[in-house]
Amino acid sequence: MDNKVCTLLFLRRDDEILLAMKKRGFGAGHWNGVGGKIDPGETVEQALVRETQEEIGVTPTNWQKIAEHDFYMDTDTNEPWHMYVHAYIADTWKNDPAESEEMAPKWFKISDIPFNNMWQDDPFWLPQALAGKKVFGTYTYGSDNNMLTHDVKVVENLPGSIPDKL
Ligand code: 6OG
Repeated sequence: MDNKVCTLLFLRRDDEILLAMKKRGFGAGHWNGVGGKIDPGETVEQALVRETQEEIGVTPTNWQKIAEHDFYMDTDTNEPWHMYVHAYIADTWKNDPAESEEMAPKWFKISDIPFNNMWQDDPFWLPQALAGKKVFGTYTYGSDNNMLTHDVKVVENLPGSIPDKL
C-alpha cells in the first residue's frame, strides 16, 4: 500500500487559531492547518518548519505535539493508500502569515472553527487537542473523500515516531 508521512501545524494566538484555505491539489477547498509531506532524509520537525515557511511564509520557533493520525484513504477502491500525520500547535513564530500559491491563511476564533469546510475528521479531534489533550486517531476515507470510519482516543503518550510500516 502506498504510504506518506505528513506534518500539520496550527498557529495559536489568544483565543484564535490560524487556518489556511488549500487552493490547489489534495484537499483543495478545505480549511486546514499548514503542512505536507516529509521529504526523504528529513526529520518530522524539519518538515514542519519547511512546510510552514513554504505555505505561509512563517517560521515556527516553538511548538508542541497535539496529535497523530493514521489515515486509510480510497478504501473503497483497489488502490487504497495510507497517510500518517503528525499534528502540532505553535505559539511563537517569525514573520506574519502570508498567502502563497498553495494556501490562503486566516485567523479563526477557536469557538468559531469552520468545521463544515474542513476534513471530516477534524471535529472529532481538534477541539480536544486545542483543550490540551493528546489525541491519536485512526480513520478510513472513501474515494469521494468522505470519512467512512473514525476512532479517536485521548492518550497519555503519542507514538512520536514514524511507524515501521512506512
Ligand atoms: P500535501 O498533500 O499538501 O499535504 N491532511 C489532512 N488533515 C486532516 N485534518 N484530515 C485529513 O483527512 C487530511 N488529509 C491530509 C496533512 C496534505 C496536508 O493536509 C493534511 C498535510 O498537512 C484525510 O503535501
